[in-house]
Amino acid sequence: MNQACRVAVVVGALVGAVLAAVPARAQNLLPNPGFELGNSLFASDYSFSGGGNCCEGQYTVRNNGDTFNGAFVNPPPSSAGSELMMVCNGSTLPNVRVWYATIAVEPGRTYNLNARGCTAVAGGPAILQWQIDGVLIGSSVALPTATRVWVDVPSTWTAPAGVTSAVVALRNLNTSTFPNDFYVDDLSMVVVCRADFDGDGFVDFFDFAAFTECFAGGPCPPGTNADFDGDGFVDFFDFDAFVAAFEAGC
Ligand SMILES: [Ca+2]
Ligand SMILES: [Ca+2]
Ligand SMILES: [Ca+2]
Repeated sequence: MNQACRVAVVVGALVGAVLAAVPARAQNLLPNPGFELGNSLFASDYSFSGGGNCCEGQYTVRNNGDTFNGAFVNPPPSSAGSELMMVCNGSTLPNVRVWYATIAVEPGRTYNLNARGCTAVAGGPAILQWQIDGVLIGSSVALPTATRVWVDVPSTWTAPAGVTSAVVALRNLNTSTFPNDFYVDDLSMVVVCRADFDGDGFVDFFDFAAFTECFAGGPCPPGTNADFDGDGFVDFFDFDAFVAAFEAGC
């Protein structure tokens, strides 16, 4: 692209940005992510109990743990407004999915995953990790040994070329009998929106301004840099890549 064309693209993108700020806060792709719809819209290799807990590898969905198993300590809500959560007596079997669902994805897109986990019986604890299409991704997170403390279990994944759906799952890697019991809530999977360069949840002129300033050697928003295409050099290809992402929106 010659300089005149680049200028035309930039001006065009700016006009578009001024006309419409596009919300970039991607929707959560996971169904029933906070379990508020009960035991529905997901699958598990654990067995469901609507009553008490007889054995390892069993779960329920409710707002407390002690009616499931008298040894479980009830946690505070995982987040504001949360009523229900997944209550798990950790399985002792390997390669067992606590939670899973098949999710439509877009090849080449990067997704951020997160769950909240909390220990149900002091000790252990459970070690949670995301798995996609049978492969563990990112790092595992050991839950606190103490009860009543919720922590994040994050990961990031990019859909390979040709992949349009994925079996997204959460695993517990601690298969010791006692104690490896836990609560899970607030699952999320959202598209990473790189055009939202300033990270405020919208793709608009301010992102263009923030990238331009960063590209010109000024300050960059936290977690960003001007090497937008990641090839190790800051040059006009990065500007073109940003303009393309900006025009594509999220
Ligand atoms: Ca919930
Ligand atoms: Ca923004
Ligand atoms: Ca570059």
